[in-house]
Amino acid sequence: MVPSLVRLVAFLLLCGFIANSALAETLYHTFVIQEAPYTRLCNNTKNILTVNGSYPGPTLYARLGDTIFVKVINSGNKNITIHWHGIVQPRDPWSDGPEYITQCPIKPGGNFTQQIQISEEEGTLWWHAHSDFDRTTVHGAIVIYPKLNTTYPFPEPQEEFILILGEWWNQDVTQVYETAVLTGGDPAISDANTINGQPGDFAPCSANDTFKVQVEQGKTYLLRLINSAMSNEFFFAVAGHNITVVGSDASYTKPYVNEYIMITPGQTYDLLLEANQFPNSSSPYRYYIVATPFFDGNVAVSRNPNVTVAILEYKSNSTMPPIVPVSTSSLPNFDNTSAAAAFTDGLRSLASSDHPVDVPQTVDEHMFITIAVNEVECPVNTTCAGLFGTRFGASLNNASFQSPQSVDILDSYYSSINSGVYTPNFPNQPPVFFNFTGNIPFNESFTEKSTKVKVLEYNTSVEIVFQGTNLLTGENHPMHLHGHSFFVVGRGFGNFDNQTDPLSYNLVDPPYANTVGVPKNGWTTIRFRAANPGVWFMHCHFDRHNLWGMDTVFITKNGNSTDGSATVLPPPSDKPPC
Ligand SMILES: *[C@@H]1O[C@H](CO)[C@@H](O)[C@H](O)[C@H]1NC(C)=O
Ligand SMILES: *[C@@H]1O[C@H](CO)[C@@H](O)[C@H](O)[C@H]1NC(C)=O
Ligand SMILES: *[C@@H]1O[C@H](CO)[C@@H](O)[C@H](O)[C@H]1NC(C)=O
Ligand SMILES: *[C@@H]1O[C@H](CO)[C@@H](O)[C@H](O)[C@H]1NC(C)=O
Ligand SMILES: *[C@@H]1O[C@H](CO)[C@@H](O)[C@H](O)[C@H]1NC(C)=O
Ligand SMILES: *[C@@H]1O[C@H](CO)[C@@H](O)[C@H](O)[C@H]1NC(C)=O
Ligand SMILES: *[C@@H]1O[C@H](CO)[C@@H](O)[C@H](O)[C@H]1NC(C)=O
Ligand SMILES: *[C@@H]1O[C@H](CO)[C@@H](O)[C@H](O)[C@H]1NC(C)=O
Ligand SMILES: *[C@@H]1O[C@H](CO)[C@@H](O)[C@H](O)[C@H]1NC(C)=O
Ligand SMILES: *[C@@H]1O[C@H](CO)[C@@H](O)[C@H](O)[C@H]1NC(C)=O
Ligand SMILES: *[C@@H]1O[C@H](CO)[C@@H](O)[C@H](O)[C@H]1NC(C)=O
Ligand SMILES: *[C@@H]1O[C@H](CO)[C@@H](O)[C@H](O)[C@H]1NC(C)=O
Ligand SMILES: [Cu+2]
Repeated sequence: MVPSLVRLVAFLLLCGFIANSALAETLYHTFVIQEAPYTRLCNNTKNILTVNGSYPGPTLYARLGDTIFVKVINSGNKNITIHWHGIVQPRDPWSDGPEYITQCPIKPGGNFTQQIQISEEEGTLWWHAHSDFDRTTVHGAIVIYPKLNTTYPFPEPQEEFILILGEWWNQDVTQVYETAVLTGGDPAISDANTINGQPGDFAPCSANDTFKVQVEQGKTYLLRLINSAMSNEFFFAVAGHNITVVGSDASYTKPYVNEYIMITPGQTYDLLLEANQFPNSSSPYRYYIVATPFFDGNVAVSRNPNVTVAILEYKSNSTMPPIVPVSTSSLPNFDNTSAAAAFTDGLRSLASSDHPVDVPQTVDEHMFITIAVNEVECPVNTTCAGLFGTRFGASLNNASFQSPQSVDILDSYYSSINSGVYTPNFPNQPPVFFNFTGNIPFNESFTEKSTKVKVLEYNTSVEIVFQGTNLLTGENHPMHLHGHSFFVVGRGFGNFDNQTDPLSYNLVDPPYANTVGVPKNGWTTIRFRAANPGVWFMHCHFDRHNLWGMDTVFITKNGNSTDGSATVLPPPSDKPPC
């Protein structure tokens, strides 16, 4: 009897353990970076870089308050780093990931255990490589549930589906990257847009593998939408259905019903979908889930323009042949700037008593940052593939960011040996004010490389007005900040007017985001509190612009608290050597 009693007690303890910390066991992960063969678009089999052989990579699940540990083992054949996109990582820039900003890369054969502290995020985020163009295939979702015994601020969905938008290249993406670096030209465009790695019905040889979800009539589902694409923003819709935004960038929003949404690279949305169609057995029971590119720059050929689809299928006993899926919905045209703005401008933080917001009402540090696509001179005796034989460049306040290539900025700063890898002089405004949205002569679009960072005192309230410019081409730029989410207090078109535009700021329930679109020839104002000491990258989430220098770095100094709560954590012992 005794052994079985022991077994019973053990069983009960085990049940208790599982019920109270169902996720605890899954907070430890191993990510093996490895090549794996994938076939897309008619017999184009090739090795791609993956995590654990899967593309898209594994999903991390956690609850608010958890810390996830990921041991990244590089069994691939090139340097790599991994970033946890949208996770604030309080006092811990060491695990943040951007190559040569907060760490040197993990070399082939090396490993690095990164910790991911879920301190304020709730909803959907993602992780991705932050070196070269590796994130094309090295990415996956992060799903963050409410704390135990708390619930969503909306009715519990029947089921949830992760939808990751992306791009597929037939060519090796490392070659695409290296060619772009070598020639200074636009990177080759992708061969397909994808949903969960699949090009979908309208791309050659893809229909058999189109991603499909099944729903039941009358139930409500949660779609966790992520844009992992390298270059493409997307309009997204589910044919025949409205979608309700309830969260963005892992922060709850006021329910916001739309026929379509617009999502930039880096952004994530939590969407409710009510399966309210398929009224009877002769109605369509399949609907396309559709993403079409949104791109409002002038150089239309520089993006893959193709639609990608998945399928929403109602569970049915219908014996009728599958009805041809209904049309790809009436999404806005690819260059419809105002349709994108119409969606984005309607987002509001939930700002409820359970999910309050703390919008900085005053500002200590005013920054006005112009965003530009530029040219840089072609070195003597070389051939360059940018416009008119130059190299493409990009800049913030006319400083084109050159990433260090030997020691990362965090190590350089932390060890107080600024070994010349950066200068602390990123300016608070551009060198000259002019009509940023006017027609700017080609020969005024040159810029120069430097590695300028902005140093902030601890707990400073920062405002940045991002001003889109029309140098070479105006377009919507998705600006992403590491180490913080920020409030998007205002957006508009034209040149920012510092007298009148602040009057329209929303300081009550602005969206709380880690990535925001700065509209074509327009501006966006964000506010955040620099209460996270460390070294934090800020960059355009179009990888070509990131590569060309549309980046800068914030160094937030330690605060004065005596208990260490305002001090950067010490470096992990296994951080990759430079
Ligand atoms: C696929 O391509 C490979 C290499 O080009 C070729 O050997 C093979 O026969 C092709 N398979 C099919 C089914 O076309
Ligand atoms: C991780 O790296 C350390 C230090 O190089 C090494 O001792 C260890 O064996 C590695 N572990 C794995 C699983 O590769
Ligand atoms: C959750 O609720 C259960 C039952 O009310 C309680 O026993 C448990 O302690 C709670 N857990 C947490 C983490 O609050
Ligand atoms: C994508 O679009 C281009 C141009 O419109 C077309 O040539 C190409 O075949 C399309 N590719 C796919 C995979 O649909
Ligand atoms: C789709 O699958 C069917 C059945 O296995 C096969 O006959 C057909 O060739 C496949 N089509 C494509 C485009 O791969
Ligand atoms: C979607 O919302 C619009 C505007 O509220 C409404 O006119 C339309 O009927 C809705 N469509 C569906 C399928 O619910
Ligand atoms: C399909 O038929 C089974 C058996 O008659 C029934 O239980 C089930 O509810 C039906 N499902 C649907 C979606 O109609
Ligand atoms: C460029 O090429 C010319 C002719 O070959 C040569 O004289 C000159 O030294 C080269 N300049 C540089 C900077 O390499
Ligand atoms: C800036 O240039 C645009 C485009 O030429 C023009 O419409 C606008 O009026 C100009 N704004 C100012 C302040 O001059
Ligand atoms: C920290 O203390 C120093 C010296 O007292 C002071 O100058 C500085 O403003 C303080 N910084 C903060 C963030 O409170
Ligand atoms: C407002 O903008 C003008 C240029 O348009 C600039 O000269 C002035 O310094 C700005 N004022 C403030 C308070 O930023
Ligand atoms: C890989 O990273 C190491 C460490 O920073 C560096 O020395 C090496 O040059 C890198 N290799 C390549 C191919 O970039
Ligand atoms: Cu950009």
